[in-house]
Amino acid sequence: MYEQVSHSLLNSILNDLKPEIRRQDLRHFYTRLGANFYAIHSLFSTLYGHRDDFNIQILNLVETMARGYIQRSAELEELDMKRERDHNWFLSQKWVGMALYSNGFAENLEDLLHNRIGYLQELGINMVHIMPILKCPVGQSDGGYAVSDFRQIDERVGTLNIFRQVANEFRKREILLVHDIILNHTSDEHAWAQKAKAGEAHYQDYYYTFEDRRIPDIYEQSMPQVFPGTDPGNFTWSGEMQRWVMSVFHHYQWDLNYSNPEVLIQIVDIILFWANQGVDVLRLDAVAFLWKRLGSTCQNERHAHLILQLLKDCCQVTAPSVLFIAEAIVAPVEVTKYFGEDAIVAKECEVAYNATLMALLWDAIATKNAKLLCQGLKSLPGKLDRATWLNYVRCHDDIGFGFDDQDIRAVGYEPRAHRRFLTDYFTGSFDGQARGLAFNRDDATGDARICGSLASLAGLETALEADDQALIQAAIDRILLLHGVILSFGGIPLIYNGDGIGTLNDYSFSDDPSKSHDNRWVHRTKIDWKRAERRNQPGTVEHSLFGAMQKLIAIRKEIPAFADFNNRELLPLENDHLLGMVRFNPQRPSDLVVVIANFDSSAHGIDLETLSRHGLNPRGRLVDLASGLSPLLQDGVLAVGGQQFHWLTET
Ligand code: OTU
Repeated sequence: MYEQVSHSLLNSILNDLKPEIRRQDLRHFYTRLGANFYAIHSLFSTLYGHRDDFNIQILNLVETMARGYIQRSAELEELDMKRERDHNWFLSQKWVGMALYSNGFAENLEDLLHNRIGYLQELGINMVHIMPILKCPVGQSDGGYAVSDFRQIDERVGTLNIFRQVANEFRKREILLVHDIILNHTSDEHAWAQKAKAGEAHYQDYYYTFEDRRIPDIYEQSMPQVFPGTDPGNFTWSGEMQRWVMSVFHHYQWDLNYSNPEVLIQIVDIILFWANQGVDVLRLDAVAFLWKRLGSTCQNERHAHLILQLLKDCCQVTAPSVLFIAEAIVAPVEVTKYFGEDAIVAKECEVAYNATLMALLWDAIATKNAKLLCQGLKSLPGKLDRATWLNYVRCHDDIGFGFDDQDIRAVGYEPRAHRRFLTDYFTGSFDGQARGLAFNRDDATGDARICGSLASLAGLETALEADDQALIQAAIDRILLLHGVILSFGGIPLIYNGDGIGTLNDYSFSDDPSKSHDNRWVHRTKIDWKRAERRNQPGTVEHSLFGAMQKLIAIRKEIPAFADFNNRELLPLENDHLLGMVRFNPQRPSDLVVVIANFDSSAHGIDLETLSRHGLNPRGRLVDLASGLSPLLQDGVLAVGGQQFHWLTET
């Protein structure tokens, strides 16, 4: 019955499409729209069915998709069809990503295009997240996450034309292009915000605005704060508008109001616009925040999921080859929901940041054991088949220790004390090795998040200063150990751009008034190409790191067991210092690789019996694929050196 209603509505919408749209060849579009319309219609009605303008809005939505389809190039349509045929293409182990700033890793987009792709390919990178490049305010812009125009590249880094050239060049070289869709908020300089400030009620409805503090005060009772230290509160008074406006992140980032269907349709249009510029993957920023409800934390709301499902379904109609990455830095049980629930295929985002693994890895570095890491991974809910993780060690943001309190207790720590230890450890007050900076410390609990480059957090900065070879080696080992896990975990590893050469903290941000209050800039450094040159010079840190990473990446790409088909089991080990994972080839399950990572600084042994129980034949010849060497065996015990890892298989 419902299906019939949606069918006849679809027919009447198609009849109402503007003649210039109807005149086009829309055969593929009609097929895909037909296949997705039931879902689109039911989601749209759940969100907006109570509105008088429902029929007009759904017509607008369909028209937006149709226009997007008409504007899609033949080449991209071909890609759509190719990926539809091979719809698990992104689960392969062949993909390795990097996140970079176009004006940090290169001078700008043009320099990236002409001079820096070679470096990426040398390392084996074939997916590139270019950090936000859309027009944003001069001065504070949250690193580009406050967008002033969703369709314009910021002139400080390039033009739309150059962006398209980058997309074309990447496509030629089979490199995936990842681009940010910052859909939770706009900068207060965006045209919508300007019009809202000028008093246009129509655009005030694009945001959450209030004449006085009554409603904001009620919201504040249940909403946590994202930047309590640097940008307290979730509302900002706009003198121009003479109203309060919701601004969950910084005061100049105004939250978009998705209870207004026009906002949603605008964002669909923007998504399709970037899909049509040749972007392969859209990184949806801060997705947990998309829906606000009085009395809730305004995070992870069911309606936020409905919006994402709707965006996915609409993109599926017009540009089905495009993937979504969910940037949801939320509790482990919440994260997997962003793949979609109760669906056989991912119905929201195909990819999600694995912040759980990231934080757990740092825990293992600080504690030198894998207790919480193993516990946390055990509690990580399963995910859909057609969905994968973005596994990373560092990114442009801070590290939050958002593990589950129950897991912390289960391994014998007290949550508050343990988080305090981690903060102390990474700010260097525990053993002086790590050189992190605290970020948004909460004075009540002492909790803080941590900033700092991977190398500085891993002790390289301290070690180089002390000119201590043993410490330098230990830091290199830690960096490689962390990458050894993200490259073998299952999912797409995402390397942060300077990490291949051990980029240290850069403290110069404190001299720039637009950055000095935000410690995250300490690890958003400009890459030092002179140091990068040393990757070719044996005996240097850069050479050791880059060479090792390059090798690991190349090896990973040849190990089918490292593809992500939910083909990972944790290997229960008696020894707390070790993480063990069994990865098997989905096509040939007997073909397995056992990953062993030792987080302690001293060596530990594993019984061959244990390995054989999990499918590795102790009489077969074992080899560590990561090093190409046979592991050290004595009296039936396999030795794993301090801060070393193995990818073990039989030959
Ligand atoms: C994201 O961040 C971006 O990655 C940040 O760089 C932006 O400041 C922010 O959105 C606003 O656009 O929203 O879902 O703890 O991890 O703010 C998680 C800080 C986010 C970030 C968090 C994150």
